[in-house]
Amino acid sequence: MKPQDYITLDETYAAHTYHPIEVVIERGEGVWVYDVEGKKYLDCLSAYSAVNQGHCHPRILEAATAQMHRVTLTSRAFFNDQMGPFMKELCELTGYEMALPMNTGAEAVETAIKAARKWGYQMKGVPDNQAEIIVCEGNFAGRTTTLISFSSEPQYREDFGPLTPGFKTVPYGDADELEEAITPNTVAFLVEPIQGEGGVNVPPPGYLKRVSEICAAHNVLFIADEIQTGLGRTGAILCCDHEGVRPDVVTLGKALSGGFYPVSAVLADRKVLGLFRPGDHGSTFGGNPLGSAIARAALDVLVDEGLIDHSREMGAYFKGRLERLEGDHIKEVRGKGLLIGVELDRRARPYCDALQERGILCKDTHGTVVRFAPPLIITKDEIDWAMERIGPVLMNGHS
Ligand code: IF1
Repeated sequence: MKPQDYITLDETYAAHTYHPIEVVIERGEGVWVYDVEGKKYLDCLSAYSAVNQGHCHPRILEAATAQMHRVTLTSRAFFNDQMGPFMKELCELTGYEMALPMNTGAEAVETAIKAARKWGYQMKGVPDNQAEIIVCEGNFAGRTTTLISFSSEPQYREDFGPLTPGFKTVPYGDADELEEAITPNTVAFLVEPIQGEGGVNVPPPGYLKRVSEICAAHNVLFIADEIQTGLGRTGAILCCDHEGVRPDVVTLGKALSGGFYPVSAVLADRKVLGLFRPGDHGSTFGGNPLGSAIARAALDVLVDEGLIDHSREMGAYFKGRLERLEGDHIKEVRGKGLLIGVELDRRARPYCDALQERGILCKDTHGTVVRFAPPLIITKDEIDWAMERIGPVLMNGHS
């Protein structure tokens, strides 16, 4: 079959919820993916930061296949020999007392919302059903009906009501607006340390520290959604680490499994996650032995291969080269580590299409931003290879 044949199958049988770049991938290895005609591309999206360790990392593959031959799913009606070690290793890596394993990022954020509300009622004394959670303009937390209820993107909300109440929105990056919005019923502030979908928005220096202090002063839980920014993407284990800030609750997903399997988690200390009782929450696949074995290997790869520091070094190099591109239509280059956005004064999609022609896969975000987020294993030579193609495309000013 030709690429168009695969595309036609998608378009005929699958609901049209995406407008993909027209490439049909059949194989991935490290930073490279190959289409059905054997053409090679440098992956600068990493499946939205789920493939930080590189495609089909051999060590994670080995852990996955070995576990598949043992047991894949037991349900949480029984214990298994992988979840406990996974929880311990994840807590030790991130410095939290407890974790709650789920599958998708959206489920992790939903779980964090339930945990914050429960903490609000049981520990803060918020009247029943009055809990408020503050979020930021430009957030992206997932696609469930509660999460879209606080999305600032009309398309994510339209025709999906009635929406879940209990959320307030403040501008991103403005700590005073957060303090203004807090009431005695506020139980949490949910924020991405860098907004991915919002256009790779980096808040002003000191913002995360300030909001963390405001939350502490008002007895409000500070929840950092690190599903996209966490696990080395920005050059630290958690993006909040750059400001020495320790959120009360952290959500993780995506690269937690190195892209092999949906694995997500909520991290917090006992004062929050210790409030859950048997029957309060659950999931058929959450904490399953296959996902746990995969996640354990995915975390080992991040640490043993020094991918956190490597992301910081390669990100600084990549961003530095992008910043030296000339072109009036290039408004700003921003980001941290290997989460980089190039904001243009025009639609970014044509540039992504032009880059695809030259063997580089990236995705536009927020209309005018070209996002570059390659796997963290990328080398300086591979960045140079990419820049030989990105430079002419970004500087030629496509219409
Ligand atoms: C899509 C965006 C990125 C996330 C943050 C939670 C989730 C995501 C910060 C939910 C997921 C994905 C979802 C995917 C595209 C992609 C995305 F463009 F949608 F916003 F990465 F920026 N918190 N982001 O980024 O995790 O349930 O998907 O596992 O929905 O189009 P999930």
